[in-house]
Amino acid sequence: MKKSFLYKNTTLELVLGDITEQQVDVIVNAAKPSLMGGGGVDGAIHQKGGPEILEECREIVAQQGECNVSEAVITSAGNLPAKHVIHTVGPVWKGSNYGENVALERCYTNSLALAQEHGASSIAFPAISTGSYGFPLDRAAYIALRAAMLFKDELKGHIDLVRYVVFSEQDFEVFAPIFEEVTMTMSGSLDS
Ligand code: AR6
Repeated sequence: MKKSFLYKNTTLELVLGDITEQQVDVIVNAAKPSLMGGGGVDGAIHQKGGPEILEECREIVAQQGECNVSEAVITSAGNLPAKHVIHTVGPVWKGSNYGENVALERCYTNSLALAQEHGASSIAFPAISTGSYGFPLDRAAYIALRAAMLFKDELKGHIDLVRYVVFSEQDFEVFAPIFEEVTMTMSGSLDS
């Protein structure tokens, strides 16, 4: 299951899949402030990527302390096909009045900026905060798409693939109509 759309020379993609299997320059991890691994995406990345990633996370925390919400840091990708993992800490959903929307958008923007700084041309995101952290997926989908488009508008740069990876058919069914709605207002759709 896949949808794609060309936005200002950047392909935006929605795919059903596993973030750990993505063959892109950067995959993004939905981490916790301690960067010490956990469940969900975080667990899968550390489990399949091997101990090297956790070791680098440890060094980052030793140098700068735990990560704040929306912050993004980068490590290598260990045994994964990607070149780097960007670890970002999403907001815990508390009902939208605690700055969660802006915080989630910053996760995407900070990750895109860091990927660009490291010369990446492709990046894959999971649906940050929509698992254990409880953020509604429909709202998160708008934020994720908007963040990439605004980033492209403002910074241009060399990232030419932004892929959103959802982990279940049910999540794809939620994200897909939003992907269509947001991209329908633009021109240049590739396929669906
Ligand atoms: N590939 C792609 N998406 C996945 C995968 C995968 N392998 N595994 C799960 N998802 P979550 P959060 C989806 O809970 O809400 C961790 O314990 C999942 O279905 O991984 O940001 C951390 O250590 C959901 O849609 O991240 C933190 O403590 C989405 O990824 C906390 O959870 C995000 O779910 C972070 O919570």
